[in-house]
Amino acid sequence: MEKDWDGFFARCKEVAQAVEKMHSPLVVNHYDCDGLTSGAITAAALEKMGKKYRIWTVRKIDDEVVEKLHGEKEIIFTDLGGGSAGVDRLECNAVIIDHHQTEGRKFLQANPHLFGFDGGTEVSAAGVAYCVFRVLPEIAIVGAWGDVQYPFISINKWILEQAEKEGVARVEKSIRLFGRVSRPLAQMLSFADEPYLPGLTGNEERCMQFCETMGIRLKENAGEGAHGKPDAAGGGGAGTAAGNGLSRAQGKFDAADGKRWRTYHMLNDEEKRKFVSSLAEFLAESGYDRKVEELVGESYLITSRPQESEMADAGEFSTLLNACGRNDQPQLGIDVCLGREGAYEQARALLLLHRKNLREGIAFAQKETEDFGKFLLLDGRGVIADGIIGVVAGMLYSGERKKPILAIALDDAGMVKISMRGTKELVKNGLNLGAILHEACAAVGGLGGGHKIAAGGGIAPEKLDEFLREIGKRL
Ligand SMILES: [Mn+2]
Repeated sequence: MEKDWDGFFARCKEVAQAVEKMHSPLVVNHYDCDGLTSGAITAAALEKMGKKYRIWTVRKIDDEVVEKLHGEKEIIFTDLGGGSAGVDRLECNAVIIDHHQTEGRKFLQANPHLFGFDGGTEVSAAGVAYCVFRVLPEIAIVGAWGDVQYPFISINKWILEQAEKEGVARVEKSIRLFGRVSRPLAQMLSFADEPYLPGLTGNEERCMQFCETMGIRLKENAGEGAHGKPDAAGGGGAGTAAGNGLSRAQGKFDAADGKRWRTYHMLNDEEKRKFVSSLAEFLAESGYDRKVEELVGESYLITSRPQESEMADAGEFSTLLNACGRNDQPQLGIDVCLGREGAYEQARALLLLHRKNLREGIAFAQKETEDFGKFLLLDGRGVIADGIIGVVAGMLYSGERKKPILAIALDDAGMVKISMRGTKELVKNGLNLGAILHEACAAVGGLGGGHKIAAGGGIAPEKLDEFLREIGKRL
C-alpha cells in the first residue's frame, strides 16, 4: 500500500472534530511510555478545549476492561483499541488513536497502518495524538523514543520538525550512551551496556582515569558550566550497590567538596568532540571491532524542560515515564508530561526504585534464560514483576541474537503475561511477532498481538506448555 499522507492527516482532522463534539469523554490509554504520552497529549488538548475529562490507564484491553467500559457515553482510546475486537462490542461514541496493527474497527480510528505507514517505525501513538490535536510535539517525541522508533523517519521526522519550529526540541548528534543528562561522566561509561565498552563497563575507577587522561574535568563548581545554574533536579542519593562517592552521586553534588559531578550534557562542544574521539580511540586500541559511528547517533533534546533533569533528553524522559507506568502510577507520568507542580520530583523517586528492580531482574535473567531451540525462554514467574518483564527482556536482548526471546511473568490475577522481543535483522527476514503471538495466544484461549519486533499477550497458567508448543510451530 502506498503511503497516503493526505489521507492520514485528513483522518486525524476527522478524529479531532469528533472529539470537539464530545462533552466529557473518558480517555482510555496504555500504561507504557507511548500510552502515557499519547494520553497526556489528549488531556492537554481537552483542557485547551475547556472540556471535563477522566483518564483510565490500562495494561491491555480484555473482556474485563470492555465490561467496565459499558455505560460510558464517550471514549477516546490512545495507544490501544485498534487491535481489539472487544472494543467493537461497545455501544458508545468512541474514537481510536493508535498505531498497532489493525484491520480497522467500527469506531473512527486514526492509525498509520490504515494509510500505508508502519506504526512500528514511522509514528507512535503519541505522534498520532499530536497529528490529531497539534499540542505538545515534544511529548510526542518522547513517546516515539519510548517505542524505540529512533532514528526518526517519516511522520516522526515531520513531528520533530514541528517541535523544532516551536523551539521546544532539538536534534543533536550525540554519544549513544544512556545517562548523557543524568549521570556523572564516569558513571555513564561504567554503566554502558549497549554498546558494551570493553575495559570500561563495570569499572568506575578506570572510567574516571579515562576522563582525567583526556583532560576533561569530572567536577565543576556549582553555577559553572554550559547551563550555568544550580541543579534544578533536586536531591541525589541514588545509590548503586556500595560503590564510592561517585556511584551515590547520580549527577549531583559530591558531599565531600560541594562540587558538582559533570554530565556529558554539561560539556562544551569541544569537550564533547574530544570525549567521543578519545573513546573511539580507546576502544580501537582495546580491539573493539565495532565502527566508531555506532558510538554516536541522533538524540532528541527537549528544550522546553529544565536542562539538568531527565526531561531534557527524550530517552531519559521516556525512562522516567516507564518508571511511573510500570509501577502503577500512570497519573504521575501524565502529570509530569503536563508539567504539573511537584510531579517530577515524585517521578524521580520512583525511577530510582524502578532502576533497582530492573537491575535485579536483569541479573536474574542473565543467569536463568534458557535456549528453547527456536526461541530463548526467560521464565520470570514469581521473580520479575509483570510490569517490567518486557523491559527486562528488551534490555537483556542485545541486537546480535539470532532468535527471538519469549519472557513470561505472573500478573496480579495469576495469569501468565507474555512478552516477546525480536531484532531488526529477524524482522527483515520476515519475523512478525505480533501475528505469531496473536495466533498462538488465540489457540489456547488467550489474547495477544503487537508489533513485528515486539509483542505481548496473556494466557491462563495451565495453558503454558500448550502455548509454548504453538509458538514453536509458528517460528
Ligand atoms: Mn505505542
